[in-house]
Amino acid sequence: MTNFKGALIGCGFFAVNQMHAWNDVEGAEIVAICDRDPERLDIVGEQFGIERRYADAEALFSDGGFDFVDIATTVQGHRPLVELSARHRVAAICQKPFAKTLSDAKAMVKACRDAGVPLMVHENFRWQTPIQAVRKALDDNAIGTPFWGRFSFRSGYDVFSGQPYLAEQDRFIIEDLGIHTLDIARYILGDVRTITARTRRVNPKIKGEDVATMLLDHEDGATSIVDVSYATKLSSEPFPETLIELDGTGGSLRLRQGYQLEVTNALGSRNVDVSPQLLSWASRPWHNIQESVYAIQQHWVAQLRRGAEHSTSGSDNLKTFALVEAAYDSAARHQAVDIGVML
Ligand code: NAD
Ligand code: 89V
Repeated sequence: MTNFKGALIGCGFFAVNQMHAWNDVEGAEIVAICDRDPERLDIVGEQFGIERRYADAEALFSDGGFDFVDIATTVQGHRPLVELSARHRVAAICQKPFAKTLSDAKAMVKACRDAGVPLMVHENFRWQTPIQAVRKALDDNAIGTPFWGRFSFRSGYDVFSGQPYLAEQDRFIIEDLGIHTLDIARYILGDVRTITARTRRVNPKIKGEDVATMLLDHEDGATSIVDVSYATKLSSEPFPETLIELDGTGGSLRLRQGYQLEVTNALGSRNVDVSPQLLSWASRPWHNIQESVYAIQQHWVAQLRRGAEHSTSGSDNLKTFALVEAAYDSAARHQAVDIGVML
């Protein structure tokens, strides 16, 4: 079977995970890389043995020779690079956050739809092994119909050491991390009708908010809480685990720290270890995220082969991105925000 050829744009902190994962993915290979920082270009080029290196994305596309691009730059580059990709009729993966604004994200989806090329957002958290285990428990009807949920990410981890730009952004935890947690809430309990949010900044050294509490009304009637914090010091640091509580008509489910999933129903209670694998190139505590990078990239190839829509396609991600914008709006106005009118 022929491999899809890809080009990666943005050779920074997180792209190294994507490059490792591409080495493991069956059916795809990276043939060219691009970064406007020559040092990063060389580091990643040498580490992964990529000869074709570009400082400029226009030059990369002019030379061509690939079927897709994997855009791993920070958000400022996402819209221009996705639109460039659409102009060249090349399929695109775009890192989260998809865009700076919902109207940019809509324009990116339209550009790819008009060009007839697939667009997937690299929203990898729903691909984590423990999150997939929760999804499977619901699909197996282990707790009946869920009517309440909590999706929680509370940590004191120094995320700024690897990603210093996060300290400089006016918007921080919802746009960077809560976006994943909101996507998980949608993936598990379905689309959302309204959101109410409260935020605050605890760490005085950063610009944006580092704590957010959100209340979601899901379209099928369930209610959930999404709470995220980088200001929470605990005896045992949970980074980067998302903890989940679900109550259903036939039982309950708890995804606890340490990747332990407890399901309680008429048959009793059982606990399953749903730990992620430690891939050969991965390191703790990031291995959960790293494994999900491999999983989403393998899914990219599988759906390209089938000609089918990706789980986190651009149009799917508009519904997650709308929650991000609505959460900031709700926190600013102290009002619930209707999601339907935004889409
Ligand atoms: P980074 O700053 O370390 O790396 C970005 C790289 O892109 C830099 O080397 C920069 O020179 C390059 N770049 C920027 N604009 C460019 C352009 N127009 N053309 C060519 N090169 C360009 O950032 P990072 O921490 O690697 O984050 C990158 C993206 O990944 C962000 O959107 C971030 O939110 C996301 N991210 C996702 C996850 C996840 O789990 N999905 C985890 C971490 C970061
Ligand atoms: O997803 C992200 O961009 C990262 C992290 C997982 C640490 O929140 O910032």
